[in-house]
Amino acid sequence: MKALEGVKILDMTHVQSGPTCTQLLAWFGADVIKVERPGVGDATRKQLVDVPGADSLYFTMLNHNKRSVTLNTKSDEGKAIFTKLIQHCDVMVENFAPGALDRMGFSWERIQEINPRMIYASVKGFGPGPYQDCKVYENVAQCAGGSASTTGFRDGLPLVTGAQIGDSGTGLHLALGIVTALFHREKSGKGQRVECAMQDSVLNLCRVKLRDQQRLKAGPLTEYSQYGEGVPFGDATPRAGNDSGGGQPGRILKCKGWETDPNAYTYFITQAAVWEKICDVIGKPEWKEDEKFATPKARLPHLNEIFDAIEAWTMTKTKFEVMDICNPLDIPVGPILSMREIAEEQSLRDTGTVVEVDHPERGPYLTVGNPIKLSDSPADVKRSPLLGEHTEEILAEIGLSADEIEIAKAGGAV
Ligand code: CAO
Repeated sequence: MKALEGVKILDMTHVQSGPTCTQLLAWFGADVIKVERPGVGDATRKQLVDVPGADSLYFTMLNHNKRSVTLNTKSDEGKAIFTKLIQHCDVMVENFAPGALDRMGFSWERIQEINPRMIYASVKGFGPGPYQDCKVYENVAQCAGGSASTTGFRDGLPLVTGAQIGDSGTGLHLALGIVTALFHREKSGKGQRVECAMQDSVLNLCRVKLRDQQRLKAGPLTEYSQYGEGVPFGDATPRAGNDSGGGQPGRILKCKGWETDPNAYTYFITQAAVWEKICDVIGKPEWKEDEKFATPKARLPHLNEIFDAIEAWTMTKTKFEVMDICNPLDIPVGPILSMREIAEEQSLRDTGTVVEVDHPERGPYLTVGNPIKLSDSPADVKRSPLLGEHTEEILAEIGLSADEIEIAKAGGAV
């Protein structure tokens, strides 16, 4: 039995943030019923299409293990069916533009009337305040949540990151809120509202940068490269290139082949505990006794010199050789892996983190499986549903007769 088996999720989500959340719940065993507009469906089904006529990878990779029911929740008949679905389910998840559910006639108050045990979970771009009515996509959240201003190089533009911390990051936060509310419902018998704003989720993931904002009052941020370069700090946390976000200085360094391979790099951390081993590995044993380099504090103004010397060594090795040499010495390093290398990595296939899935319209494709591993509840990744694939079966489950289903179809409600 899967961890969330028996939990029914009414999934009103679309695009990325909400679907990330409900896909996780489905992997834990919940029955996720995805409600989509008849004939249209989640907009991502037809975005970034690579196989003409088939659901896109954008859609399939975010909607595994779900069932799809089409329903026009704005028609009277559709609303009556939707009401039955609210009675039938434990959790409702949505990430529509602010107010969309209220405009359909399903406010939080109304949902509680229909089903007091319902947990109602929402993603919005912003929490209550001046921007609460805004529509928001990933990069807007990265910018408004503090990530962009602290990502990139000091002398360049603010940068967004490829990791979808605004969408998928918020979906993860929401999933935790939902299971917490489910746990609480066991004791209280009541549902509750769970809200995650994308700005808040991004900021939560950027909390070390708010830490640094406050540390600025006490003086320069000595672990930032700009300190050693003698560049004064301004009044806000600066962009710090590839400097490590913690107390152990680190950088991305070139490895053998960097001239032609855009990913021939390693991340190298000069962890204090292994400093002497680093000196030996890079051929600078004399640095162990040199007072300029002997202590972490003494090293901070000289990080450029230190990393130049380490890079002179890493450039003689491939990124995997650097790993092979440093790992046994407990020196923390990591290769910069391309998506091609990740797709081919056997160990990720073995753990179910990268999974090959078959799909009737598009054939086999790769996806990311559940990164959260439960020993007694392993995720079994099943293909995403076709639009409305489970409409009849779900309507029957909530008590509609065959005649009623036919009438709903004829009237365009499903
Ligand atoms: N039946 C009938 N109508 C339906 C329906 C259904 N099954 N499902 C959705 N609709 C309607 C909605 O009610 C809404 O109608 P109104 O505007 O008349 O109220 C309409 O479809 C469109 O919804 P939307 O405004 O949410 O969609 P959009 O494409 O214009 O905006 C987005 C997309 C993501 C910007 C917006 O939903 C949003 O800001 N969501 C919150 C933040 C978020 O999750 N962003 C991340 C998305 S992932 O990158």
